[in-house]
Amino acid sequence: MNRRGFTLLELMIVLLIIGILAGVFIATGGSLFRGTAEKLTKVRLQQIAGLIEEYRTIEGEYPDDRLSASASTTRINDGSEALFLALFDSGYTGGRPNQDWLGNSDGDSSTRALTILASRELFELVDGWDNPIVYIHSLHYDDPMQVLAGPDQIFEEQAVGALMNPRTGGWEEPSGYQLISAGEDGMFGNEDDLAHFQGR
Ligand SMILES: [Ca+2]
Ligand SMILES: [Ca+2]
Repeated sequence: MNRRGFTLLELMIVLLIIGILAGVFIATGGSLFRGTAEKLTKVRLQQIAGLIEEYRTIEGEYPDDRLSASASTTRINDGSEALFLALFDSGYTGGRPNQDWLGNSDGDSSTRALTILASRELFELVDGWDNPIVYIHSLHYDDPMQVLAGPDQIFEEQAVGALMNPRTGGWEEPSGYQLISAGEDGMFGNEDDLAHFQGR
């Protein structure tokens, strides 16, 4: 009889090798995914900035970063929602963001239709981790935004202020606007944040 199956030792070696390969795959796959979300966010910030510039060309001013009291009763995610409403306004003739870029971390809606979309949800423009991208007009740099964001869709309310330029000690783009993503950790105000500033 020459039938020979795997011995226990051989089986354990095979499982060990599979385990190591899986570990390597998860490690590289995980960092690849992180890199992808970061790259996607950087590109998206640029694309949104392009749309904001187009808005200014058409409307003569950067979009407002505050919602009227009739549109929303809370101040949560104000800047991002105001930018969404401006770019999806039915009367607006310029380019609009991709609808895949929309999220709604605070789950709110307007009482009446305010955009070209069928939904009345007050969406935010979101980053590669689905957190709201903060939009602050220079008019309100000294008034922090309240934003619902966090890692892995575990949202918490965060106050987000406009960013200062460490060299000048003044605001970044003092007469323009700032777009800020919380980065991979979903928390604002630390090193992995991603931002885009633009002035007129
Ligand atoms: Ca919202
Ligand atoms: Ca961060």
